Amino acid sequence: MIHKHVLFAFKLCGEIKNIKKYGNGHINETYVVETDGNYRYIIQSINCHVFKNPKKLMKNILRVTTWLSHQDENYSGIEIIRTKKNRIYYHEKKNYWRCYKFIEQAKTYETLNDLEMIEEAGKAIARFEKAMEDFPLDKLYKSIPDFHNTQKRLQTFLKILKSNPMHLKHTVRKEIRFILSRSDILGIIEDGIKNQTIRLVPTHNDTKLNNIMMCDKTKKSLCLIDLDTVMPGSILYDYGDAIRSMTSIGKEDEMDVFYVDIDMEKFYAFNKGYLEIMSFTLTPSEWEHLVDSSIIITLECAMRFLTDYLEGDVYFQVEDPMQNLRRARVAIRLVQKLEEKKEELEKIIQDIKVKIISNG
Ligand code: ADP
Ligand code: GN1
Ligand code: MG
Repeated sequence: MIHKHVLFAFKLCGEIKNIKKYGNGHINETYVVETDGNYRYIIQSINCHVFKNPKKLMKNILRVTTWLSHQDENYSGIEIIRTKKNRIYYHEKKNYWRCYKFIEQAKTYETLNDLEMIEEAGKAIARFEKAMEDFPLDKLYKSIPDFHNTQKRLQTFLKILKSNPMHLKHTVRKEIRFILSRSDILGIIEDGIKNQTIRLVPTHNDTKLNNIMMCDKTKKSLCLIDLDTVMPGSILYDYGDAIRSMTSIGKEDEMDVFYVDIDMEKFYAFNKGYLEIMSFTLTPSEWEHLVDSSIIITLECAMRFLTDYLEGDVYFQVEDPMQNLRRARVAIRLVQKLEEKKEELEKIIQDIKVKIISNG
């Protein structure tokens, strides 16, 4: 729970009326605070197991939000509330807290069935990438080095398999086999970055649906939030994770994976929105690997969830001890479906590309 002195540390308007846990993020501990002046704030306890240097993290977020607000007025909605000592975070021993203005008349979604809103989500990610295009790469702090280095993720996975700390390995043999049998594709994006066919640019790196704010009234996308992992990366990381989280039938931790599949209409809608803005920016190799990136990032997630299950849930927040395993099984099923439908998905992308390019 959050102590009163933490709340009093920030410059809030009005007397505090109510505090509740909020949202479904897997990393930080998020609260909404209401005051009697009808103001709302988001206060987060920063996860210092995940983010080793919260001071640098917050400086990075301040730099990025300031930049974004000059590029796109929707980003001026992301406002860091300072402490009474004018700091962008409050800390007490090893605990770090931050506060944002609550973005009103908007929300994030766990799943979306409205195709126009999925198209909007695609536009939000593309607009973010465009707005960050000229941000100097060397000014970005790497909050989690090798975050999407999928081959390094594999090394971590192999280490945990070897040490088997919770003695759970024998329960997930099938899942382990599935992941290891695909290890040859994990390096495609990293190799492309190395040989410069894939660009290294500022990316969000955590583009799942519930990190996108959508306007309640217009249903249009406003901005990406959760800027903890804005780092140099490939647009394929952002694209891949968006496909994983937005075009799937079912929840991320679905109990029965039998129904988990790629929804082709959602896939079309996302790509329509995303590519309308990004088409003239993508390199031939980035075009070529769009579907591959969805497979790689979904496989990476499967590996991360399974690693955490085997390690005893030390990274992702869980509601029960099986949740990471359910998340891993859903991701594995999605990889299977993406592989099965690869040609069809690539055809959809090709058709959208032709349409956009012929319209100039
Ligand atoms: P985590 O890093 O744990 O995923 P997020 O920063 O994504 O945490 O926040 C968790 C949730 O809180 C988001 O999915 C969103 O619903 C909500 N949220 C975060 N920041 C704001 C904000 N400024 N205004 C309104 N809601 C927010
Ligand atoms: C985490 O923080 P959140 O819930 O938006 C994670 C992502 C995973 C995602 C899976 C910093 O995102 O990398 O893809 O869970 N964020 C971090 O749902 O590890
Ligand atoms: Mg989040």
